[in-house]
Amino acid sequence: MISQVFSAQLADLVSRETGRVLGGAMLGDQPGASLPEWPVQRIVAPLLGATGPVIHETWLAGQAVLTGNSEGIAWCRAGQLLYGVIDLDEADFTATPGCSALQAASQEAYRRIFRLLDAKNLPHLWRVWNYLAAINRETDGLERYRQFNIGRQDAFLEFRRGATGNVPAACAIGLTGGPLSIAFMAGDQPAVAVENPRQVSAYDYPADYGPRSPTFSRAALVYPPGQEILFISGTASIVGHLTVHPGDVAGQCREALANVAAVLGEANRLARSTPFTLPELSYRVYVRHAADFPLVRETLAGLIGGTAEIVYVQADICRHDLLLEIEALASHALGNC
Ligand code: 3EB
Repeated sequence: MISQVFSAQLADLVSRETGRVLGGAMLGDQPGASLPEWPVQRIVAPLLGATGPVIHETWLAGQAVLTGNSEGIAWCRAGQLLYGVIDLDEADFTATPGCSALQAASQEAYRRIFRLLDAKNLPHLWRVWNYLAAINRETDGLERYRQFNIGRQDAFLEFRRGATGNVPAACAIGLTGGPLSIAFMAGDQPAVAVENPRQVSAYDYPADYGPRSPTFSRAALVYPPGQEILFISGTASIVGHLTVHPGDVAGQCREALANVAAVLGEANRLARSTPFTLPELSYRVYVRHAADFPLVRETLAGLIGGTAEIVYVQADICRHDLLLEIEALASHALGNC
C-alpha cells in the first residue's frame, strides 16, 4: 500500500521510514535546499499561504524499495510500481531547423522514461508531472508549451504507445527557470484512463492550440496491490476546448472545480472501490498571480469545504488566459487483493 505524506521537514521521515520511501516532490522557492537520497522532484516556485518555506510531498511504499539511476533518471521501485524523476537542461540540446532545444529535450526525456520502463518490465505510465521554464514564452514563432507537446507526442509515437485514449494523467506547469523536470509513476498494470464529458479530450484538441495535441488523460485510476488510487490531472477553466471566464479568477475557480467534479463523477462510474468525493481529495492548486490567492482560497474553500488538504503554488499555466489549475488525488483500500 503506498501513501502520500506532507511535511515541512524530512528528518522524521528519514529516520522512521529509511528504505521504504518511494520518492516525492519538494515545493517552495528554495533552490538551494538539500535533498534526501530518494528521487525528489524540485518544484522551485513560491508557496502561497504555507506556514514554512518548503513542503515535501513524499510517497511511502510500506515495503522495502530498490533505488537506482539509469538513463539519467533517479528511480525507486516498490514491487511492481516505479517512481522516477528526470531533469534535463535545455542548454545541453541544440536546436535544429524545425526542432527547438526544448522540443528535443522533451522528446529525449520521454524516450528515456520509456526505455527505463521497458527495461524494468513496468511499461504502464500512470501519472506524469511536467515542469518547464517560461512555458508561455514564444520562441521561433511557437509557444514553449507547444514545443514541449511536439516532443512529448513524438516520443509516445516513436515508442508505439499511441497518443490518444490510454495515455497517462498529467500536469504541465511553467516555472520561472530551471531544467525541464519530469516526475512519473508507472506500473506493470495499465491505468484506467478517465475523460471529462464537459471537455474535449486534450489529445483531440484542435490545431488552434498547437501543431500537436497534448498527450494526457483527464484522470487515471491505478491499482497497486490492495489499493485504488485516483489521479486527477491538472484541471482548468476549459469547457469543450475553449478557455472560459478569461480575466475572472473566481469564475475560473468555479469552472475548474466543476470540471474536477465532472471527472470525479466519471471516475466513480469506473471505480472498483467506494465513490471518491471532493472533500477527501488532496489538492495542488497552481495560481498564476500571487495577488489572486486570497480569492482563490476563499472560493475553493466555499466549494470543497475547509478541511481538504490543499497546497497552493504560484506558477504559470499552459495557456496565457488560464489563471489557475487544480490537480488532485485520493486513495482507497480495495478488499480481497
Ligand atoms: C488543459 O486542460 C489545461 O499538457 O500535460 C492540464 C493538464 C493541462 C496536463 C499537459 C495540460 C497538461 O488543457 C492544461
